[in-house]
Amino acid sequence: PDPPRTVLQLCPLLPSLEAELAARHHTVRLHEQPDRTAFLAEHGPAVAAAVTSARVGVPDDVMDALPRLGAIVHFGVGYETTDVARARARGIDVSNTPDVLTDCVADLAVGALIDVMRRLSAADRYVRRGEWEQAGYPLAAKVSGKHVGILGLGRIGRAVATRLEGFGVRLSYHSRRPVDGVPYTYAPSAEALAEAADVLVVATSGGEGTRGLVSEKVLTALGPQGYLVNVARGSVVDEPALVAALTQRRIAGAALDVFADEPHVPEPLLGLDSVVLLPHIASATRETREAMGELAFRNLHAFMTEGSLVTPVP
Ligand code: 8YV
Repeated sequence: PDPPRTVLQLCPLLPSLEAELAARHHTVRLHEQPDRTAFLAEHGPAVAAAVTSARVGVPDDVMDALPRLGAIVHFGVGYETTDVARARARGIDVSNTPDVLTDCVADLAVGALIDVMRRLSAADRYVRRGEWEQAGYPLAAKVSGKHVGILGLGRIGRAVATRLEGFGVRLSYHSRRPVDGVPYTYAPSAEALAEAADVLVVATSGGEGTRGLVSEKVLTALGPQGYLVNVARGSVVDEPALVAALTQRRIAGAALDVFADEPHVPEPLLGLDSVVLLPHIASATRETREAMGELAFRNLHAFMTEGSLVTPVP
């Protein structure tokens, strides 16, 4: 039989990436099919590569319907939505888009940290409500000189730390193992890190390995003067425990770019000025999304033309 030539797109992607895929490869769009099962039965055997987002991944039933699939290309650095072990067992290669989004995610983490501690978004709402004319605004927490704990010292965690060095903060981190050659203090557990730090910045990967890592215990260790910043995945935090800690003021505040069940945001958080709520936008700049789209396309194209990926996952 002819080698498979079809590219399967699983979800809407950046328009420029979609255009490039459509122009240069025979691309079919699964998310636009009214009957996915029938569509996969007909086109599945011709699919050589799948292109998807970090959010959608390639579900098991789709992977199983693609007998000659050779590569899964993710738009995004996270890929926990795809069962990589299952793919590997079949000899399917997997790529993501590391590095190109590190700056923007780290920039946003620092911005969100300053926002929640200095109450910027809440102050903006206060001005817009016309309250400046009447009452004083509550005092905020100082950022410079604080102790920041980074949970997960990978590419993004390190970029957050580097930026925060400019604020004269003390920096500690926790990750599975100590990282060689960094000047920051290693904490042996997430709880020990939260205990020591004024602010906990979550920058781990998602998936089963980190599920619920920021537990009730960790939030208690962070304490009533402590802040949480999450630019990783909602799954890393025990969200009901976080909502309880925030509503009962057992932690001082949180800046959240990610949630357990996006785009659902827990209702009790909507009325809290101690929380900054963001719609998963850490990588969402024109420059970074274009770079992610280009890297995703380079992976796809290299696989289709040379049989290998540019940035395979570790
Ligand atoms: C999303 C992200 O990928 O890269 C990641 O892992 O979470 C984001 O950059 C983006 O929303 C596209 O799915």
